[in-house]
Amino acid sequence: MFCEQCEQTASGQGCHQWGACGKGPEVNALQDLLVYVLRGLAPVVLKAEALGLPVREINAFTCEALFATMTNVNFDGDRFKTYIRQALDRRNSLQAAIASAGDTEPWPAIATYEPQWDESLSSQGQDASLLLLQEAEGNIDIFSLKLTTLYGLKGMVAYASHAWELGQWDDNLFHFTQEILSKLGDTHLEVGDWVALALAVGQWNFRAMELLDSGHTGTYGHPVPTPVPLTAQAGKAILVSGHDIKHLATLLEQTRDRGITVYTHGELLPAHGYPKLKADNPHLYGHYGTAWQNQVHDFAKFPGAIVVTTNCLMPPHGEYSPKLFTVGAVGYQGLQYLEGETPDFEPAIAKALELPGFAASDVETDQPPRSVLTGFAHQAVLGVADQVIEAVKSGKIRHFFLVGGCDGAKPGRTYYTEFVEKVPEDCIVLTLACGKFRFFDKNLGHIGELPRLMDVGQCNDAYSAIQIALGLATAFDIGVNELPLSMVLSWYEQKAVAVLLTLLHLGIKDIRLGPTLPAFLSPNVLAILSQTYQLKAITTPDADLAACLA
Ligand code: FSO
Ligand code: SF4
Repeated sequence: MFCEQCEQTASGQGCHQWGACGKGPEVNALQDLLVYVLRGLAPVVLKAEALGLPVREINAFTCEALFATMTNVNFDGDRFKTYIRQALDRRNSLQAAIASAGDTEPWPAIATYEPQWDESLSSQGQDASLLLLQEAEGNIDIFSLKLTTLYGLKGMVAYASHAWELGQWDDNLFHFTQEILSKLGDTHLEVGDWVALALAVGQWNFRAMELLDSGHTGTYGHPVPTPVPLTAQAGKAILVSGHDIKHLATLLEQTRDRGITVYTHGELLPAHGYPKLKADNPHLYGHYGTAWQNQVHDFAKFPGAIVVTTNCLMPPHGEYSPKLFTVGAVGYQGLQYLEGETPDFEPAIAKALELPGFAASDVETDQPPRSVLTGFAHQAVLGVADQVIEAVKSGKIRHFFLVGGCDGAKPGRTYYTEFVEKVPEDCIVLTLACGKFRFFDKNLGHIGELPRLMDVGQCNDAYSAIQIALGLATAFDIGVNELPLSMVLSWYEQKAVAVLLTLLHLGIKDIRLGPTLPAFLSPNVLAILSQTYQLKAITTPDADLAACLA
């Protein structure tokens, strides 16, 4: 196998024997075969679209299927076989419709590919993944940029899939997705063309995040600063992990008046900030556990049922597998999968009612209960822009730091905790995504009325962070790179790649990235990004802080 799409890739060079994430060679090959089949579906969708045939549902399917190949989303080989079959069926029907419309132009080989459905399926997947390298014709920089583009696209379609569930889509974004998929095999484009395509992924990812922001705020209201208890309350319990607020909302509806308390885990913490979700669901109570890589410990201890709505799912331990459920694009062989866009959560509810839940003796009696604040999205922060501007002008706020991104198990990630601890008292820290769990419960105090630590939201709320930066730049009448703002980011999987490409597309410079730089960036590609955008690796908290404040 070969996979180097995430930050924990083996030896920083690629997983070859077995994925450090727990993905085996067979599933890896099926994921590669699925990507290949989706690449073959793409020119057919584009042709159908040009002929005016309906393709929107197929586009949404492509997004979901590609999302399933992201790190820590789906480990279930059978689900990938189903996705492959569904992609081929959709392709064949579209080709028939195109022929009926009178277009009989022959298809490229990739668009007529039929796998052999036998034990050679995984070796066919391996061949498909090698093809991407062959199509780069030995040019390591082009291969690097094709991988950057593909990985960024995987992150982008994850956000587009969430937006689609909330009734938000953009046919132009779907068109772009199919264009990129059909271009991956190109052998004529040069390095500069591929840099432009990778940045175009960033551009369209901005749109995907905007759609998702509209879906969330349009359905559940604009987030407001909200305290979230970190302590449990006695009684039956369900824990919901991942990013999918729509699935959380569906579960909340189905658990109303059932005597169950619902807790968020991981990237669902910011769900508490959405006023309509909160108002309709008093049983959405608190947050349990920290970042994804601690789930083996957190899930084992949780005394109720657990639903994982998106990444990051780790291979589960047998002892807690029976109480673990997956939905959407997520899967793991042997775990119970609750199908459909609006799943019936009854099996998870029954499991929660069967399990003991939190006993009165488990409940901490601290008064007030331990809690964190979330909900500092763009409207909440820009709503107090006057206060922020005044504090900057009067020198009360010297600098803003956006310390955000993914968490992970590597020891080098303690950098981010130390960095936040060392941020001087006249500076504000904005944070987002699961990297915040290293410091989210620290009391950094206030500057005037403004908390020094503000949780902007999930990784897709990078959209909000960008809106905040752009809003402040407009208010100060300067460019975003001239703001007293530094971005210190951590990455792990492909959504973070998409967000990074968005920031580069917007021309944001001097981003510090860690804990290590992506293995898929070749030295030349890295040199292009460092020269153009001054993208740099993190060093030490002291040195980086000093440089940011200089
Ligand atoms: Fe974290 Fe995982 Fe949200 Fe990622 S839970 S690592 S960037 O999936 O998506 O931040
Ligand atoms: Fe390795 Fe990451 Fe790929 Fe998993 S997703 S196989 S850890 S590079």
